[in-house]
Order: sequence, then structure tokens, then C-alpha cells
Amino acid sequence: MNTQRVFLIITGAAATAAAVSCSGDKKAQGKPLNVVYIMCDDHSFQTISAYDDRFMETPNIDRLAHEGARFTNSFVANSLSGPSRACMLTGKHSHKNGFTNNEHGIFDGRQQTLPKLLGAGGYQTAMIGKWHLVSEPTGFDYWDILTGQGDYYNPVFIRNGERLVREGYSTDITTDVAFEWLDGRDRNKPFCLFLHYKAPHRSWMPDLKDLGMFDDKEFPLPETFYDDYATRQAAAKQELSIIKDMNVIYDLKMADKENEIHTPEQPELENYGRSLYRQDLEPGQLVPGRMTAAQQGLWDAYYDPIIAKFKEDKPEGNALSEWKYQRYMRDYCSVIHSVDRNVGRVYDYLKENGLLENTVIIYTSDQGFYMGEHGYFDKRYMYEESFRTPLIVRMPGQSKQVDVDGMVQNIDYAPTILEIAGLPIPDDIQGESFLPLLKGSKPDTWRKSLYYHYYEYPAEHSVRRHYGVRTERYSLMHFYNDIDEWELFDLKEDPMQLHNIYGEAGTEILTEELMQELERLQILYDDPIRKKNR
Ligand code: SGN
Ligand code: CA
Repeated sequence: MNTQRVFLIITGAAATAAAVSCSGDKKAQGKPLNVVYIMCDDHSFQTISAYDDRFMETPNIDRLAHEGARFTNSFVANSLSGPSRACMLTGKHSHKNGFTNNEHGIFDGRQQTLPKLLGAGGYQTAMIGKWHLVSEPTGFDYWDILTGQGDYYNPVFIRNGERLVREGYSTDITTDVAFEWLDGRDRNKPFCLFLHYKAPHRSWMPDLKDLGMFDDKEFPLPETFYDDYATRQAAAKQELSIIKDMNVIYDLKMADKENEIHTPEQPELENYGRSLYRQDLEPGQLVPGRMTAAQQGLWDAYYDPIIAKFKEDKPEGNALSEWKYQRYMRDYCSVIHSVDRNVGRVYDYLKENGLLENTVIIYTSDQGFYMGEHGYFDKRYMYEESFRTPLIVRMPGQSKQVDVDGMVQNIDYAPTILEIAGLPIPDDIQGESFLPLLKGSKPDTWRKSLYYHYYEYPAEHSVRRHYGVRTERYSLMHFYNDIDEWELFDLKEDPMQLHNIYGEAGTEILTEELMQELERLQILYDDPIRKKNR
């Protein structure tokens, strides 16, 4: 079963799901609710079993869904880390918050943000984990962030301006830091904790205790793994390919101690392998991002035999492609296993501290991710796997799972959290509070279309700039800059987005309607880059 079909079935089920009334916002509850906002980096909905059970089990994330709401039509505004985080913090599209791409973006921390609004409303706030917005966080009472992308092992943090290295695995440490902050918080105030895991970002390095846990699993190859991109020139123009672009040394850790595996197509990576994590310095010294000798021993004990077998088997052609896919999935899912375990730790902490029934728990990712669909890894495109993002919200007082099928986007998070906190939503916020959807009702006026705009090109992975509109059934996108291509998909007839119907006879009226809707959204959101007249 492909992912899009999984979603269609979920969406169908949502229509019949019983509406559950949950005790919701501050007014209904009588006292302010706390919020724990958990955001992973690059966590695909395909690897959350509450959404899709083909790949792995995530019992702790699933529990949040079973005791809360699972959003089946959740999207981002710009499928990339920094931009996505800026959309979440401001409730505004990228062109309004100014952070359009990772390469050149520096978040202007003087602007209005969710933590500032919460702080003014009496909340205490903390930002812990991956930040990725270049400028220092503003508006939080406490911040303790990973530098840049963050490291998996022995990562560097900046705690309210002070650098420190913490020993251990990033996902565990990030949770530990959150617990320390929660332990020391002011108990007279409600809180909002932003808990941002660096995992499972490239290059998918598992917690050492989870190495090998998926080695007996053969992951099903996506139906579109060998996509030939016929009818979709913009889909072909990228460097996201598992077959072509995923590197066996950098991504799949196949560098042996002597760096004997060569990657002639990328000679600069030949000496990259083990230096990624090797501890070359004096014993006892903790090198940020590198493993200690003890950690390295566990790593080598796991990878050495795999490397030896890889060198012996020398897979080629499709065998190599599929070997890469299996290794990618094994590493990625092992990293998710640790995330899921830590979500369980957060749940237990809240329960043990009597906070579960007055705390809203949100679980999401900064965007979706390709698990080999279209042959891709990474994200960026407005195609479904990376346009969508998981979103699960556990509201206190709800006893069984509700599926919410309204289309929501990460610009909605700030206004939703403000409404949960019982605070006013400033007029210039572009998102909408989805609290009514959480309470089981979808207003007739709820949005029927979404706007998307991706900017990072020329850049790594070479996905062209594009904007587009998505309705419940159709997705129209325009790729621009050094390309001028339109793509139109009927998601009902073609959920895997293999058949671009743009320009086909019989689509004229539909195309015109979608063009008008795209223009309406570009005007509504005041995007200075607009579709040109065709
Ligand atoms: C890094 C990765 C890319 C990834 C971007 C953006 N390369 O540059 O593969 O697309 O981050 O990811 S790596 O060689 O550094 O691993 S994002 O999630 O931060 O937007
Ligand atoms: Ca990301």
C-alpha cells in the first residue's frame, strides 16, 4: 500500500469519527493549560505507526494519537527546517517572517513571535534542542539550543548564550535538559516548552543501544522507487536520489578504518567516512560531535562486519540501489526508535508530576520526508510526502482518538497555542487557530486550500523554486527561476503524483479555477512573488 492511499483511507475514516468534546482552552478549563510542543527534524509520517504501519512501531507517539487527535491533512508552508521553524514561531508565511531559506536566512528576532506573546500573557517559555535560525533565540525565558544542525553524539549546546558540551546521545540529552528546566520552573505560572529534537536528520545516526534493531527487517520498496519522472521535468531536476546522490560513506557509514571504499563520483568524500565520528584526540577529552573511545568501540563492533560484507558482495545496479535503501531505512528507523522512547519519557514525566491532565502535548516535525518515494530522500518539494507533516495533539480530558481531516498548516500552530492559552491572536498572524477542529467541529468557513512556497535554489539537492496551491483534491505547482514548469495532479486519481495533467485536454476549466485560487492566496498572504500571466 502506498502512502497516499494510506492517507486517503485515513481521511475516509475521519468522516465517520465521532466528534469528541475535549476540555479545551483556558476558558473551558478554568485555569491556563501548559503546552509541550515536541518537534522532530525530518520525521516522516510514514514512520509513525499511528499513520502508517508498514515500516515500524512507534507506541509512545501512537499513544498521544490514541488519547488525542491525529491530523490526517497536516502540511507545512515551506518544506525546509529554518523556514518551517520561522513559520511556526510567527504564524506567518516565509515572505512575511523573512526566513525563506536555510542558506541565507537569519531570523529577525525583533519581530513578534509566539514565545513573546505567551510571555506577555503570563506564560514561562523554554526552547530546548534544534533551533537552526542562526540569530540567538529571543522571547524565551530559557533557551538551550544545539548549534546549527546539532550533533548526534556529545553535542554542543548554547545555554542562554553560554556554550557547553554534553556527553551522550542528542535525543536523550535534549529530553534530560527539558526535565531539568521543568523541575526548576516557576510553579505559579503556566508553561510552554518547545522541545525540538535534532533527530532524525541526515545522516541518521542511531543511539548506540539501538544499532542493528532493524537488521532482520526487509523494508518494502516504495512503488515509485524507480520513478522515471515522465511528464514531470521538475521532479527529475534534483539531487535527492537514493540511487544517484546518497553516498555510501557519508550517508550509509561504509568507510572502513583505512577508508578503502572509494566513491569516484565524489572524491572529496573519500576521507570523510570515519572522521565524522572518530575520536582522534587525547583520551578523556570530549570532542563535540565525535564519539568517545567507548562509544566508537560499540559503533565499530556493529558496522565493521557490515562494511566487510559490503566490500565482499560489491553490489551493483539495482542490487546496490536496493541495498542502499535498506541501509537508509534501518538507520533512519533506529533513530526514530530513540525519539519514540523519549516521547514516552516525556509522557511519563508529565504523568509522574501530575501534569498530564493540564498539559497539551503536540507532536510534529519541521516537514515530511521521503522514504524512497520517487526514489528520493530529503524533502523540499510540494509533493505530498514532504508537503505533509505529522501532527498529533493530545488534549487533556479526551478519552479516545479523533481524526481531524481539516487542512492545517504550520502557520496555524502559533494562533492555536495562543487560543489554547486563552490569549488574543494578533490580526497580522496569517494562520488560523485549529482549536475548533480539536474540539470536534469544523467551521463552514474553514480553509479549502493551502498555499506553499519553496525558495532554496541554487542550493544543495537542487530542487527548483516553486509555489503552489493545494485543494482537497488537486495540487497545482509552478517551478520557476531557471525553469518554467507547471505541474498539476489529481490526488484522487493519481495519489502517487506520477501523472502531470497540466496542459492536457479537458483540464482547462479546472486549471483556470486553480490559477484563480492560487492568485487569491498570493494576494491574501501578500506574497510579492506572484504567478505571472501565462
Ligand atoms: C543539510 C543536509 C541536507 C539537508 C539540509 C537541510 N546535508 O545541509 O541533506 O537537506 O541540511 O535540512 S548534510 O550534508 O549536512 O547532511 S534541514 O532539515 O535542516 O532543512
Ligand atoms: Ca528538517
